[in-house]
Amino acid sequence: MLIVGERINTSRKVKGEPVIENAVIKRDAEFIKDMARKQFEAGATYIDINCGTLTTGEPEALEWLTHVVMEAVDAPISFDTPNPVALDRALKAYDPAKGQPMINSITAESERYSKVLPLVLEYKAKVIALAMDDSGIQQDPDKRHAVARTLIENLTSAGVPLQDIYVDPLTFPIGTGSDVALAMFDIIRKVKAEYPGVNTIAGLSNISHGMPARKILNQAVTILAMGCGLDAGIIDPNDRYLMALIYAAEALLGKDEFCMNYITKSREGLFEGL
Ligand code: THG
Repeated sequence: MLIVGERINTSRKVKGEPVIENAVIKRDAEFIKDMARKQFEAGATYIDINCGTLTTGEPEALEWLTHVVMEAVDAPISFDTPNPVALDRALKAYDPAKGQPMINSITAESERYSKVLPLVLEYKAKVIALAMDDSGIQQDPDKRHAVARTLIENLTSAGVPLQDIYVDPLTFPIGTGSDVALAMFDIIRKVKAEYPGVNTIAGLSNISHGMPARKILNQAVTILAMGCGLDAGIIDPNDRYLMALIYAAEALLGKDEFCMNYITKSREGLFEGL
C-alpha cells in the first residue's frame, strides 16, 4: 500500500496544543524536518503537508513547508489544500526530482475542478479525487460513487492517466453513524470493480475522530479497507503496530510474493516488542 504520512497537518493537536500550527507560524524548520524524517524512516512514501487552519498566509506557509520538507527527506510531497493559489505556489517551489507530486485534492465542485485541473496537468501530478460536488458531500454511498465515476471520466478525458488518479470515497467519523465505514468499503469495491486501473485512497484516521483509543479503530479500518482493495492510505506511519499490520495484510492479500517484504521488515526489527 502507498503510505502518505499525515502528521504535518496544522489541525493536529498534541495534548490539546496546536503544536504543528505553532511551529508553522514560528517557522520552526527543525520541528517540521524532524516530523518529515521520522515519517519517512517509518515507511511513508509521500509526506502530506497541510496548513489549512491558518486564517492568513496559507500560500506562503505551504511554500515554506515545501522547502523545509524537501531539505529534510528525499520523498515526494502530497499538497493537502483546497486553495488553488497555495497549491500553485507550493508546486512552483517543488523540485520534481523528489518524485511525482501529489495534489490533495480535486473535487467535482465546478470552481475547484476548473482551477485545480490545470495544475494537475501542468505539474503532471498524481491527484486525489474527493467524491464531492457542488451539492456538497452526500451521505448516500451510491451518490458518492456516482460523483467518483464522473471525476474519473472527466479527469481521464482531460488527459490525466488513470494510474495517476486516487479516488477518495471520504472517511466520516464512526461516531456519526454506524454504517459510515460500510459506505466507504462499498465505494472502494465498486470503483475498483469498474476501473481496475484507478487507485483508491482514504484519510483513514478520520474514522476515529471523537472516539477513545483512536489507534485501534484506525488499525481496524485500514485492514478492512485494504481487504476491499484500498491502494493508498493517508495515515500515521509512526504507529508501528499499524505499519506491521499493513505489511501482514499485504502478504495475506497476495501483494507480497513469498512474504519477502514481511520477512524483511521482521528481520529489520520492525515487529520487535509488538
Ligand atoms: N482525505 C484526503 N486528505 C485528507 C483527509 C482525507 N487530509 C486531512 C485528513 N483527511 C487526513 N489527515 C489527518 C491528520 C491527522 C488526523 C486525522 C487525519 C488526526 N490526528 C490526531 C489528532 O489530531 O487528534 C492525532 C494523531 C496522533 O498523532 O496521535 O486525527 O480524508 N484526501
